[in-house]
Parts: sequence; C-alpha cells; structure tokens
Amino acid sequence: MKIGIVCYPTFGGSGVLATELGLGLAKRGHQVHFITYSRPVRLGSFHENVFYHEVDPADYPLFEFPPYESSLASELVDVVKFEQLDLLHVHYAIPHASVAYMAKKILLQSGIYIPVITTLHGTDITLVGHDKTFAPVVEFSINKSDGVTAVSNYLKDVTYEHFNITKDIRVIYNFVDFNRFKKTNKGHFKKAIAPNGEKIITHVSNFRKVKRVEDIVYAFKKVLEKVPAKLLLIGDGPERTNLERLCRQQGTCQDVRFLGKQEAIEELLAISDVFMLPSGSESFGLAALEAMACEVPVISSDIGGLPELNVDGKTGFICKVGDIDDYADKAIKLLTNEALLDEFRVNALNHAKKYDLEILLPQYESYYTEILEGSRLEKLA
Ligand code: GMT
Repeated sequence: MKIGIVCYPTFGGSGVLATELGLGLAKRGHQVHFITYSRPVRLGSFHENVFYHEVDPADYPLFEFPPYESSLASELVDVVKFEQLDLLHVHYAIPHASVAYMAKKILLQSGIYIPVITTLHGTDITLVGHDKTFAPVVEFSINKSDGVTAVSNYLKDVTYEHFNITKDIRVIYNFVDFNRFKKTNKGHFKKAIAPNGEKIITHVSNFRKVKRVEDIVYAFKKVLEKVPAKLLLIGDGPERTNLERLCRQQGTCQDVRFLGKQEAIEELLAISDVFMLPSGSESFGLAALEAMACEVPVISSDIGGLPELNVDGKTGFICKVGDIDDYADKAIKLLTNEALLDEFRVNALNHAKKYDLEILLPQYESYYTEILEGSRLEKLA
C-alpha cells in the first residue's frame, strides 16, 4: 500500500506513535509518505520506503497567523495525486481530520477518491477537542472520516460522550517496538547518574500542566526522606522553569536532573527503577508503556486509559490524581523491597508484551484493508 501519514512531528505521544507506525509499515514493505511541517523526531536516518514531504506554511505580511491548514491541504492534494497514495492516515484530529476532509473533497474534483483514517490520541478529544472553539469541526471531521481509531477504550467512550458521533470507532492500542525498547546493561551510565547506588525514578513527558510533574517533585522529596534516590526528568515544555524553581524551594536540586529532550530514551529507562506518570488526563500513556518494555514498573494516576495499561499491584501502582503521599508511599514500597521490585519488573515486561508492535501493527494493516475495501464498494454502488 501507499500510505500518507499526517502528524505533529514533535516529541508528543501522537507524533511518536505515528512515526513508529510509519516506520513499521515501511519495514513490512508499504510505501510510507510523511506529510508534516518538519521531519518527525523519531524518523532517524534514511529508510527505504519512507518519504518525507515538508509542509511550508507560507507567510505573507497580511497574515497574523500563517494558514497552516491551507498549506497542509494543498500539500496533501499534491502528494496524493503525484505519489498515487491509497489512503491518508491522520493523527490527532485537530486540525488534521478536517484538513484531510478538505483535501479529499478537492481531489474528488479530479476524480480521485482518497480514503481518510483519523486516529484520536487524547487531548484532541479530552482537553482541546471539546472546547467550543473546536468542537463542531472535530465532530464533523470525525464523522466524515472513512475510518476512526482511538488509542484506548477510555478514549473511545469519552469521544462518544462528548460528541454526536455516527461512526464506529475502532480501538487500536498504542504499541512499543521491543527491538528498541528493552532492558540493556548500562551500568556505566547508572554509575554516572547514581554513583552511590541510589535508586532512580524517571519521568518522560512534554511538561505540560496536564502531566502534573510537580506532583512527582513533591513526592520525590518524601521519598528522599526514606530512600537515597535520583529523579530524572526527561523532556521539555511550558512547566519546566516552574519545576526547576520548585526543586530549589524543596532543596532537592542536587538529586534531580533535568535532561531535556532525549533521543535515546531507552538508555535512560534501562537504568531506571520506577517510572512515574501522575497525569491529570491521559488517554493511554505511551511513555509508561515504553518504560514497562524496559522492565520499569510504573506508578501512575488512575485517570483515563492508564488503568487499561498499568495493572495496580502488579505492573506498578495506581494512585488517585494529586495524591502525593500515596505516590511517595508506593515508590518507597517498591524501592525498599528488592524482591518486590524484581517481581514488578517481570510483570511490567510481560504485560508490555501485549502491546508489541508486531501484534498491533497488523491490526492497523487489516483496518486499512477493511477501509479500502469499504470505499471501493462505495465507489461501485
Ligand atoms: O502526552 C501528550 O500530551 C501528547 C499527546 C499527543 O497527542 O501528542 O499524547 C497523547 O497521545 C499519546 C499517543 O497516542 C497517548 O499515549 C497519550 O496518553 C496522549 N496524551 C494525553 O491524553 C494527555
């Protein structure tokens, strides 16, 4: 198949998932065309079967905001026509689903029918999507997509709750590539970060408010009272400065490392003992899955799709959103009991195996075939 993928090319979960999906499809012989405003961060070096088309949001003195949507729609029309794509798979509804709909309508004028699949990732529904500034467009473009997927049952349910959806939504969970995310021996690395054998707690995110990273900083102070530990905060985003200030106030700076955006996250996960994800909203929690694949138990909030991934008392612990004492208690419980930690490590890995790319990617492939077949029949009718 010739597949066009539209996503945010950044470190966000939807962009990461879309890129890994494209790479996986390309390895399986499909021709994959990324159509994005910059090269997706996880794309790495040259790959046979992978093509990249840059959207250039043309600027003009009249525009206070360059019209990204129009530029993207025009690029989609061009790439679909020139590369003779079979389908477009857009990730994150806003604005990608409505832009794809517009491209589809333009292409119809030339007798080209391009099926569009929209994957809902989370905040496009839960936070931003149902705000009245976007809701009518989101609802319309979901209903106009030929296929719609959501990354968890929670997200599917909440989409039906928030919008008047007439389409079937297929749940296809986030996945992880075990060729990359696996526990490797990074002893030298661990020694550099935790020279006295301190335990390592890790968090990866885009440091937006919704991630509640400050809960980790507060909980970490309590952990330090009982266990020598280091906290690795990986990623970057709007809350980072506030968090650095908070660490100073807490007097924990010497044990907290802000590592910024990292390419080789798996190497940092390989030396981690516990992963924390205390989000206030999370449709799935891809970062937690990547940690579990590297045998790191997860302490997460009880929100959204997280309980579908993290099994309380088995692969980690689940705490109420904002319950800092509980996050700290659960971390101390794991970090002071080597046998329990080992047991949870094994459980985390075994559970993560259910989300292996090798299992989930074929689900996308067969969904593509189903949608293509459906639209072929529609054309015949
Ligand atoms: O985590 C984020 O805020 C980024 C966001 C995105 O859309 O880029 O991630 C969402 O998509 C991921 C991949 O499907 C999910 O694993 C995350 O749970 C989801 N984030 C939220 O729902 C907050």
